Amino acid sequence: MTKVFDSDRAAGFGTQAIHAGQRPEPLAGAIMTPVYMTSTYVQDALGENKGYEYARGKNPTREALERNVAILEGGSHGFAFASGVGATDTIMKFLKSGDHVVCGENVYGGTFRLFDRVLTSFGLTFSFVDTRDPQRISDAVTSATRMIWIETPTNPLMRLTDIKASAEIARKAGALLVCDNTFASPFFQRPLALGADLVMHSTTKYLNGHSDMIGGMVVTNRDDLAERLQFLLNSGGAVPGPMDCFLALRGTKTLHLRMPRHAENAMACARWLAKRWGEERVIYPGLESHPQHALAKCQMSGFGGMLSVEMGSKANAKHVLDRMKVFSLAESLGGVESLISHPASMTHGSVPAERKVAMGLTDGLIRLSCGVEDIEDLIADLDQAFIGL
Ligand code: P1T
Repeated sequence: MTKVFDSDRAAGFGTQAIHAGQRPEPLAGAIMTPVYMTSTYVQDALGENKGYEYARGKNPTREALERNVAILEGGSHGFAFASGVGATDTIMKFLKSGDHVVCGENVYGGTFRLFDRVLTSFGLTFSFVDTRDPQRISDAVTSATRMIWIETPTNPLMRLTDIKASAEIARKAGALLVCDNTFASPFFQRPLALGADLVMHSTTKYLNGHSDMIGGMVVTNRDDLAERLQFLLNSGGAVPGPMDCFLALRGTKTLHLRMPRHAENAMACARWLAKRWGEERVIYPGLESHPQHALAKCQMSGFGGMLSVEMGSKANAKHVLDRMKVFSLAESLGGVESLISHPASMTHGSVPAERKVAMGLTDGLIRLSCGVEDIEDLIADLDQAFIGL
């Protein structure tokens, strides 16, 4: 279990991003946390060690990352995982056969696949509901509900869930509220402050920000949950390697510089698309036309770098996807480089067709992860890709 240094709490977000959780390395004073490439630690004598025994349990590079992200999320304990899905899988081990989960109907396709195609075999039951309306969450709660899982904004439909209202419902139900904060990042949204029990990330995305590793993270303020998570992490073993932790930690140092630029570029792309293709077809929480713009302004401090566009048909989607040059056609998001994708066949390929229809995820939807390139070049790229439509 990695607990934060209390002295790191006082600083501003940018200072925390750069320094929180890290101390100069004692041997040479290296400013960067070393990559502790080791599987085990020599013990001084039987029963005497420096607090480290075996690297599945603890690694100093990993601990520096865990403390750093925990502070950024306003939490007291952080846990790093080998992937975002590994983090999700471990969180679900808080539950046991017979327990029920209320989950947003639109979550990352891999989250849905894990819940629907793997964990149901272990006796967990799920209600996938439209969590934009808190009443639907309440209505889905049963006496067996032990967890409410929300992702906000959602991947890829950019729908929001009221975190505070969800926390209240979870508290009354005696259930845990878990919030996947991958799309917003802690720079724009802090679910723990709004009442979530656990906040989860794919660190592969904005936290790392450079598309050079896969990782996950869970942060909590609750000592009881932290203790159990440490046990589950060590027992399940989905731990990240130290090099990946180093890369994620290097990424978080510029989170406060990257996020405003991602958001600025996304807003400019959204406005251009709204003008060129129609406001009602562009889904970005920062646009006044987004049905939940007011909630976005209330629970987020910015609108992020992700947006989706309804192209009306797969042929139109393909027209744009095949022509983009600065935006690369690829899964993933949150890196400095702009990416574009077709959620129905890529990130959400494992979601059954009828579910996609029910939630409004069409074959015509494209998703943009706006990077931090020059905005003129992103707009020019869109402009040339839309020729002929
Ligand atoms: O890929 P991994 O680090 O295991 O994280 C899974 C995950 C969890 N939550 C959200 C909101 C995500 O977007 C993801 C991964 N998403 C993609 C790979 C994608 O392109 O949408």
